[in-house]
Amino acid sequence: MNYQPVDAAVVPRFAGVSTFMRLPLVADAAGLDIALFGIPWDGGTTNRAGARHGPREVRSQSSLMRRVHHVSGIEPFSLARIADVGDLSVNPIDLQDGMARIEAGVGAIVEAGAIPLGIGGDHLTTLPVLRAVARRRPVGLIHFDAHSDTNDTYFGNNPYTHGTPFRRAVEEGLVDPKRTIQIGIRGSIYDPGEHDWARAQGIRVLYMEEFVSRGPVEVMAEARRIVGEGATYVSFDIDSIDPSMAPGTGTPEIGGFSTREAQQMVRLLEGVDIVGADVVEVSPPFDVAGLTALAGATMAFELVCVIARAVAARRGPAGAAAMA
Ligand SMILES: [Mn+2]
Repeated sequence: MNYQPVDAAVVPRFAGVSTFMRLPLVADAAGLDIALFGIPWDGGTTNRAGARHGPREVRSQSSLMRRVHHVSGIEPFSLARIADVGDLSVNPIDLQDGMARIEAGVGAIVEAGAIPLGIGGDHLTTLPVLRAVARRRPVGLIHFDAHSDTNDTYFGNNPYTHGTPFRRAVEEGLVDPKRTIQIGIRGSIYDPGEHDWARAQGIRVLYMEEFVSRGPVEVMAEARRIVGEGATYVSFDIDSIDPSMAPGTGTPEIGGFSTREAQQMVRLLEGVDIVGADVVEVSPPFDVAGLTALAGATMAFELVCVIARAVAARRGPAGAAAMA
């Protein structure tokens, strides 16, 4: 029997204990198709900290999500077994131990056979998540962000910040750079050659300006071509959205996606073999009226819908009927 959200016609949305999308909180990922979990950790943040508070606020705003996607008609909670498995264990005062705990927590979800969908946390959290998800083979990557996050070191020789996770992920063989696309990149940069390293590895760095001229349909067709049929991770940095619509984030950059464009792009992930995903960098201390947490919760719902449909398709028509 699949888990369903608490019915808002029985218990109003503002009542009850807060969980992702009002799903049950379960002890572990055993038996789940998709595990929703929080990563309350911003140990890699170089400037405006606060993403550690993201999961709690995204849970709260996710109480606005309903059962059915209004465009695709997808009913994710009927197609797949989905629940909130709580927050990962973290360590706010030790970077290496923090990352080790995140890797172990996601490792348990992957070992249980569930697809991990994490709510951050800053973008460094994606590195230990990828260490768990890509343990057996490198994955493709569709990365929505204002920043490439492929810098090398900060403050001397420190290799781990939320500006470096994808450089480390390529170096560690977790991500196949030739099956990687970064969409929405913009803003001032440290050096003229800041994106040269990424391009030299084969990463497709797609600037916001190109997105504006080509549009979401063409850009996502290219993204699907780049990642192909293979296992792919989707990382959604909320700072890819324009700060007028998502102000609560550590490194805002004007000139970003509208929430509507972001929704459209996630819907166009249909057909991609998504083996894990995250929504990161929601920072409630900088938020206004919960707007950014709502955007994060809604992007997570959009991801849940495409992943649930893929889960059902993999199971085949008989399995899907049995689950409903
Ligand atoms: Mn980022």
